Amino acid sequence: MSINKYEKAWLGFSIIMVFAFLGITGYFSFVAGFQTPQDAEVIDPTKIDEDERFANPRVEEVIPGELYNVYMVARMWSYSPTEIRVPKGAYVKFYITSPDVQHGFHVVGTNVQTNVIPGYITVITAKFEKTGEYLIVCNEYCGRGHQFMKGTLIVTEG
Ligand SMILES: [Cu+2]
Repeated sequence: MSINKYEKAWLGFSIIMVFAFLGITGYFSFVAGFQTPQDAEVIDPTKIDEDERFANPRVEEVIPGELYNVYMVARMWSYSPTEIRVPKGAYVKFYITSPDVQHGFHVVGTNVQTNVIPGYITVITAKFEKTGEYLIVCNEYCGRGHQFMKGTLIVTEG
């Protein structure tokens, strides 16, 4: 057996794998109808300052002690607002968008974690049952200041 024979076999195998992966992806996209979420609200990333929610990023008390809306902008390399304060046990609905590149949003120690994609408004609802200070980090590499991109979530007693 020559080495040449193994090389040919591996080459053949890799070509088969490429078509197998294309076939699987094609099947799920065109036959099974898998898609990215289509109901996400779109926004012009160059004009987020013209949107009342993101021109003034903030925590809004909708129903005291029960529902809070957080309008947040994730940009290179900070979150605004930097600090979020909500009472424990309340529903917190985050609306997040980005004017520049893709960012992450992860409340460390919880299962709150999502991507923030320019052109879309990410909506995620959470409830925090434990009081304390939580670190918010970007877990999507977004440039040279990525490691400094953080925020704070403070869950208060009431
Ligand atoms: Cu980042």
